[in-house]
Amino acid sequence: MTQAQPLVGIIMGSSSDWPTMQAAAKVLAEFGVPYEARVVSAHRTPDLMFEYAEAARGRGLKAIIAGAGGAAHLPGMVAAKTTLPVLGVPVQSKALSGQDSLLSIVQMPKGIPVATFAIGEAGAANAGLFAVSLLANDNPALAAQLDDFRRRQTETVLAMELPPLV
Ligand code: RP5
Repeated sequence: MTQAQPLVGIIMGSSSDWPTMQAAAKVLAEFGVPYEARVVSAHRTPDLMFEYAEAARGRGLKAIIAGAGGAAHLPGMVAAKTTLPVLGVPVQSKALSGQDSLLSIVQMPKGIPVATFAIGEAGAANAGLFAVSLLANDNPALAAQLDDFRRRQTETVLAMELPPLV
C-alpha cells in the first residue's frame, strides 16, 4: 500500500500484524501524512529488510514505524541499517501477550536506538502520532493540526459523564 511520495514507512513482520498496525496508518491518514505500508519480515525476508532500511532515507522517508510480534527483531535490525528515526511497535503475541515483543524491541544495545511504544493498537496509534510530531518540527500547519487534535481530545474527556450506580 503506497501513496505518492510517502514520508513515513509502516512495515510489519506479517499481514497478521495489520489489524494492529493499521492504527498507525489511520492516524497518518487523519493528519494527511503520506505513508506506505508493507510486510517486511526480519526472519523470513531478511534481504528485503536490509534493502528497505538502506534505501529508506534516499527514497524520502522521514521515519519508519516497524511492528512485529514474538521474537520481534524487525525494528532493531532496521534501525541497525538506517539513521532514520525507527519507531517500534510490539504486536500482541498469542503465547506471551506481547511481553516477548515488547522486551525484544525495547532492549536495544547502546548505540542503535529504537523508540518503543506500548503493546498493541495503542502503541501503533501513538507511533503514528509520534511520527506526526517529528514531521511537525518543520511543518507549522501539521503542528497546528496536532494542537487541534489535543484540544478536541481534551474536550471529549472533559465532557465525559459517568453512568448512574447499578
Ligand atoms: C512475527 O511473527 C510477525 O510480526 C507476527 O507478529 C508473528 C506471527 O506471524 P504469522 O505467523 O502470523 O505470519 O514475525
